[in-house]
Amino acid sequence: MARYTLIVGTRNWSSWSLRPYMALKATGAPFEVADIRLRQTDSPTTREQILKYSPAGKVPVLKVDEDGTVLTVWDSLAICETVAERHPEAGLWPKDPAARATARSYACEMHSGFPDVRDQLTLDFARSQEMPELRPETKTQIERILSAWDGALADYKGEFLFGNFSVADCMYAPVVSRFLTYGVETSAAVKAYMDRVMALPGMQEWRRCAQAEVDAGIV
Ligand SMILES: N[C@@H](CCC(=O)N[C@@H](CS)C(=O)NCC(=O)O)C(=O)O
Repeated sequence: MARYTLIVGTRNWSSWSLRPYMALKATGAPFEVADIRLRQTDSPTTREQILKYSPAGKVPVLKVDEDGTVLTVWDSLAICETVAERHPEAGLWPKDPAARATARSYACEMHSGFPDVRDQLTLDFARSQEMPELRPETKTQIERILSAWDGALADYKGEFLFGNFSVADCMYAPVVSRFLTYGVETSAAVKAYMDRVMALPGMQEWRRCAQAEVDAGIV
């Protein structure tokens, strides 16, 4: 059986790392996590540490060790795709082709978009935050995310965006945390969705690790 190691950044801050972590959790497969502290400027710097695992110099990174042959996968969406492909039993993409195409659109829209949400509502997983003065672009992006979530929840009528938990939910998991910690107002359906995401064992474990970083004064 393949041995997985997921290399992640500081849990309280690393939104990109949370996504493949949630995908791996959904498979039920065992995996190890290697934590790298972000924003380290003293040697070994964050970049020097990450470069030991991936030439791209960014986390997350997934190592797949099959009898000593090690595959390196980097970038959160590429890792989620690889995990979904290696574990079809986890149903990380909807079976229906149209639903799958839409779920992929959601995932990619998140991956390549919403820069102002990322910039103004930075991930601080374990702590409540004051809502900053939002730029018009940020407001538009928040509205787009909320209407996309409302739309999928109404269309697919499941617990998660596309019925069962999918890569789309993984990609938005950090935004769920942000909207809760910054107190973004949502519809009742979206609030219930966010609560279901936060109740997942993977999110609870991530929260425990983020809280431990806060308690240790690392973040
Ligand atoms: N598009 C990449 C972005 C990854 C990324 O920006 N990771 C940040 C941490 S959340 C990082 O590695 N920062 C370390 C650095 O830039 O030195 C992905 O989806 O994985």
